[in-house]
Amino acid sequence: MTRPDYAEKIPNNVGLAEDRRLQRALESWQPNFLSWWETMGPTLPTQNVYLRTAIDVRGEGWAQFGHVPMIDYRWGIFLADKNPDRRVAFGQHKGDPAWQKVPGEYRAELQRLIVIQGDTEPASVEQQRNLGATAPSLYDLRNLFQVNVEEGRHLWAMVYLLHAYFGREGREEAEELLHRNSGSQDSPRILGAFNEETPDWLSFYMFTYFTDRDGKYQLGTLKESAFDPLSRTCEFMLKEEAHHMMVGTTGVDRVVERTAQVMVENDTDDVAALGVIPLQVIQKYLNFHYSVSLDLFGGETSTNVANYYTAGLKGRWLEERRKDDHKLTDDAIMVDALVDASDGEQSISQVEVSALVGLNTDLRREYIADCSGGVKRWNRILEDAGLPQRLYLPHIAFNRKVGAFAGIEASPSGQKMTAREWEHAKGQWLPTDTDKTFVRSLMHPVYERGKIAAWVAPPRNGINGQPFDYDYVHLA
Ligand code: BYC
Repeated sequence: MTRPDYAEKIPNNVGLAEDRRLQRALESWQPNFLSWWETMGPTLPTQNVYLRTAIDVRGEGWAQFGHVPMIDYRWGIFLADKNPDRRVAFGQHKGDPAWQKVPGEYRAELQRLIVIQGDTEPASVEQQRNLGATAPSLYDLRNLFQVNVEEGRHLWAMVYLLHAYFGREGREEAEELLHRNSGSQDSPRILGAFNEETPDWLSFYMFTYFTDRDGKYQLGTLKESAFDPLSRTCEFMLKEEAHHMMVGTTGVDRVVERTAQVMVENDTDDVAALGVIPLQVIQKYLNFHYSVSLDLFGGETSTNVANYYTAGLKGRWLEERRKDDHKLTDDAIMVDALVDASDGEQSISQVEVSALVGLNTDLRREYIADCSGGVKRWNRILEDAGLPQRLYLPHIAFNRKVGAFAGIEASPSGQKMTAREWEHAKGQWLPTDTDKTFVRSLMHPVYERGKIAAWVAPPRNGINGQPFDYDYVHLA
C-alpha cells in the first residue's frame, strides 16, 4: 500500500481505517493541530498557495501541485514502502529482523528521540510565522509556505509514531508538542537553535541551509533505525526535506549574487547604503547559523549516542556503505576537545576516544563536509563576479554552547580567547543589533507577480516548471 487515501479525514498509507482506536486518537489530536496552526502558524492572510502535496511515496511522480488554501492542506501520514526482509544493520542486534514493535527495554530512549525530532518541526513553523509580511517575492512566499506545511506534516509523522507505538505516554507527548513554543520563557522548544528568532529572510535562507541540513543528517541516522516504522517515516521525510535545503542553498546564492553585482557595479564593498547586504554581514549570519546548528549534534563525546547505536536505535549517516563491523566496540576516533597544555592552560586540540562515544562527532563531520559545499558555491559566485572576497565556515569551537567548547570562547579561526577579548571582538563575527536592524530595514514585501526586492537576485528556475512570474500565492 503506497498511495495515500485522500478520502480519509487523515490521509495516510498506513491502513488507519483498520485501526479504529488509533484513528480516533489521531482524529482527536487533529483539531488541536489545526488550532495550533491557526494561532502559531503563518500570520499573513492568504486565499491559496501553489503547494506540492504528497500523493505517493515512490518514484518521480510522488507529489502533485496546485493552488490550495493552507488550512485545507492534506497533512497526512506517509511511510516509505516496507521491505519485509529488512534487517538491523548495526549495533548489538545487527542481523536480526527489523523491529515492527518497540522493544520494552528501549521504549524510553526511542520515545525521547522521536519527541526531540517532533519538537523541532512545529518549532520551525513558529520561528518563521511572521516572514510572510516581508517576503521578497511571491516565489519566495510560496517556498516559505511549502516549507511550513511540510514541517507541519513532519510533526504528523512523529505524532503518528507516538500514538501508534507509545500508548498513553505517547499521546501525552503528542499534546506537549503543541504546547511548547519556540522562544517561550516557560516552556521553550527542546533544542537551542529552535528557540532562536528567524526575523528576516537572510536568517530564513541561512536556517534552511544550515539548520534544515542538521535535519537531513539526523533523519538520515534515524532512517537506519532498527525500529522499522521510524525508519520508513524518516525515509519519506527526507524526500520533502530536499526542497527545504534547496530553498536555503539558492536563497543564499541569490543574496550573494545580488551583493556581488552591486559591489562590481559600484566598485565598492560598502554596499549597505545601496540597499543590499554587505558580505561581512552575510558572513556574520553564516557564522551564527552554522555554529548554533553545530550544537544540534550534541556533545563531541556522548554516552547517549553510544547507547543509541549499540541498541540499534540510531545509526550512522549511510550506515550500510561503511566498511567496518557496524558494531564499533573495538574502534577509536579522534574527536575535537580541550586538552590540558604544559602551561596549565587548556588548548583546542583532539583526543582519541572509543568510536561509539564519538558518534556525534562522526555525524557532525559529515555535516561540516556538506556545509563546505555551500560555501564553495557561494565563493564561485564571488569569483565569477571577479571579486577577491571569500566566505568561510568558522572554526568548530567558535560560538559553541553545547559540547567540548561550550565553556570557552574562540575566534572564527580557532584562537582561544578570554571572555573579555570575546566580548570586545564578537561584534565583528556575529550579527550586532545594528546589523539586524539594517537587514530588517531592507525587508519590505514585494507581492507583485514577477517583481522582486532589490537586495536579492531572482531565482534561476521557478517551481514545478512554472516561470518566476507565476501567481504562486493569492493573498486574502
Ligand atoms: N540544545 O549526550 P549529548 C530538524 C542535551 S533538526 C539543547 O551530548 P546526545 C529540523 C541532550 O538532549 C533535527 N539541549 O547529546 C530542522 C542531552 O540531554 P539529557 C532534529 C541539547 O543525546 C529544521 C544533554 O544535552 N532531530 O529535523 O548525544 C527545521 C547531553 O547531550 C542540545 C534530532 O536531533 C542542544 N542543541 O545528542 C525543522 C534527532 N544538544 O539526555 C526540523 C533526535 C544536546 O542529558 N535527537 N542537548 O537530558 C538526538 O539524536 C539527540 O538527542 C541529539 C543530542 C543529537 C539532539
